[in-house]
Parts: sequence; C-alpha cells; structure tokens
Amino acid sequence: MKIMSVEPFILHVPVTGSQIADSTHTISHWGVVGVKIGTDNGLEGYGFTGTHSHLPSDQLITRCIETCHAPLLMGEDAHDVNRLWLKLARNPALQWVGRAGITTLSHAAIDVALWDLKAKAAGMPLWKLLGGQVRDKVRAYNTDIGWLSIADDKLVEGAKRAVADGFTGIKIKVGSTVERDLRRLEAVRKAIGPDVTLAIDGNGKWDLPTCLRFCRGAEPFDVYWFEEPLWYDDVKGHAELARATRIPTALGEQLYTQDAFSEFFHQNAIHWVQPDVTRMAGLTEVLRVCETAHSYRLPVAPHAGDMSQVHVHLSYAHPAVQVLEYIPWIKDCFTDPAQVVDGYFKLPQEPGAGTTPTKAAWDKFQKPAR
Ligand code: 0YR
Ligand code: MG
Repeated sequence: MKIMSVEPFILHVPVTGSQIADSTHTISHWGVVGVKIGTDNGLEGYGFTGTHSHLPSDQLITRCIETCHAPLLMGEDAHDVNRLWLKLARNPALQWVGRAGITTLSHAAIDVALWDLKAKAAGMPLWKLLGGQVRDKVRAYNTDIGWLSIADDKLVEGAKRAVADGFTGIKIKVGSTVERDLRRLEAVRKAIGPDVTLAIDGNGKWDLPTCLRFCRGAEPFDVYWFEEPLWYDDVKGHAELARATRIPTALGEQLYTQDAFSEFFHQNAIHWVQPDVTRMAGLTEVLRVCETAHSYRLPVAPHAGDMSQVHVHLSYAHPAVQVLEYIPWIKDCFTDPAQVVDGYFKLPQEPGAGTTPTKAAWDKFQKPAR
C-alpha cells in the first residue's frame, strides 16, 4: 500500500447556534484541518486536527503537512503506522521548529489518516483493528448544552432536555465568576437530580485561590470532575488542588506529548485522563497515554477535538476509556457519523477511522488549503 499522494484540506463547519463561548474564547465555526492520503491500491485515508477556524493559522498547518511532512511519506508503505510515526516525529526539517503546536497538529492529521488507511485496507472499522470491542457500549456525556454563553434559564432547560434525550452525563462550563458559576451548577444539579453525572470545565482560566474557593462551594453538588481548573502546564498547582478538594481533577486537551502526561501522573495531579488524537501526534501517541493511564488505574475520557469521530473507535477498543465527550457540530460531515442513541455512542460499522468526509460537506465547507 504505497503512498502516492498527500493532500491537505480545510473545512470550516458552523457550531450549534451562531456561536458558543467557554472561559477563554468565543467561536462560530470548528476547523477540520486535515489530509487526504492516496495509495497505489486506490484507497484514500483521511485524518484531521481541530481548530477554531482561523484561516491563516489553519494554513500554517496545511503548509506544514504539504512542505515538511509529505516529502517523508511519498512512496512509503502506509501499513507501517509506527515506523512512519517515528519518522515524522524525528523529521530533521522540524528539529527545534516544534515539539508542539503546528508541527504536532500536522502530525496528528497524518497519523490518523494512516490508521484510517490501515483499517480500510483490512476491511474493518478501526475499533476492530485495535483489537476488538472491550465493552458493549460507550457512554456519552453532552457538552453542547453547557456553554458559558448560554443564559442561566436556557442552561437548565438544555440540561433537562439532554437528560430527557437519554444522556446520563453532562458537562457545563465554568470560569466566569465563582458566584455565577456556583449558582448555575446548583440550578443544573437540582434540575437533573442525583443520577446524572455532572462535570465542570474551566478551560484553564482560574488561579489556585479562585479554584479553592469555587471547590469549597461546589463540593455539595457531586461534581464528576473539574476539568482544566488551572493553567494547562501547571503540574504543581493541579497536584495541590487535587489534594485540597474532594472533586476529582481532569485534563489533557492541551497536552501534546506523552511526556507531558507523565508529569501529571508522577505528581498525582490528575484523576481523569483526557488525551485527544487531534492534539497529540495522532492515535499512536494517544494509545501510549491510554496504556500508561491504565497502568496507574486511572480512567480515560478522551477530549472531543475530533468531535468523537475517531475517539469512539478508541473508546470501544481500550479498557481504560470510561466515557466520551459528545459535541454534535461536525458529525454530519462524515460518511459514518458519531451517533448517540439513548445516551450511548453507536458502534461504528464502516471500515476505517470514521474520518471520511461526505461529498456534501466537502462542497459546502471547504476553504483554500493554500
Ligand atoms: C470549544 N471541551 C472543551 C473548545 C472544548 C473547548 O471551542 O475549544 O471548549 O474543546 O474544552 O472539553
Ligand atoms: Mg475541556
């Protein structure tokens, strides 16, 4: 399965409503910035990273794919996912240029496209190639009802609707003011009752004293996890918070390498592990983190940078994964969309990684990749 072409692409797909906000940003579109890899047996593999749809920075990613990574892939055997991962990770053209950010996001898209090809060539959905189904169903939690931009009454309405739709887990954003966020947390907990898991996500906005104050107020509401309470790289701060509160900590969506996760593991700074195949260098690196998490007996809840197209395969196949984020923005762009029925993700059926765009999405959302 010889690689004959490596073509980057950019899709900008609208979010629910006209825009959403968390504690750090407001966006109107999700960027699906990726690569199509063609092989001599006529297959096409697709992989992508996730962005905030800023075309100039998206084009830095596609340019990195095209000019720095693609030359190392041409003529190679696409089956050799691990060997090619290392070849790209040690790309001499990128020494010093980056071990995170653009170079890693580019690598992520390529690695996922190679897994997609490998699964398509085997005629299997990716979860099967990864070793088969280790659980009957994957529990979904809904993040799309919980944005900071949603007014208090609509937040409660949306939470109740999600539960009525069958979700057994939801997540709401925090990171505005302690008083407002505690009020919203209490209102949502009262509305959904005790049986639905309720996580919160600060997106790294607050400092340690603010988090400590918030957690004291939040502890009565049975918070499933507090995600990104502090600045993403602050291992010591997370360790201190984890010791000071009964609320479990979660993070990972801003970490690019297994080494970054290892720091949090070593310092007992993390309870829920949230790697993302679109943020780390693809599924290959995420699998390493899942294995390490499992060895610490810590649960994994993949972050939905892929909006769960790829992570649903991982979640069915890896014993460490407990629950998976659901945000429905881009699912309809794919031939085998991430679908939630009665609160659980459906088992993907098509061969591949679930990353093949539909022609309709291609025609409607494509932006110039160069
Ligand atoms: C939404 N999920 C997250 C996104 C979301 C962020 O723009 O960037 O809120 O990825 O934290 O857990
Ligand atoms: Mg998050």
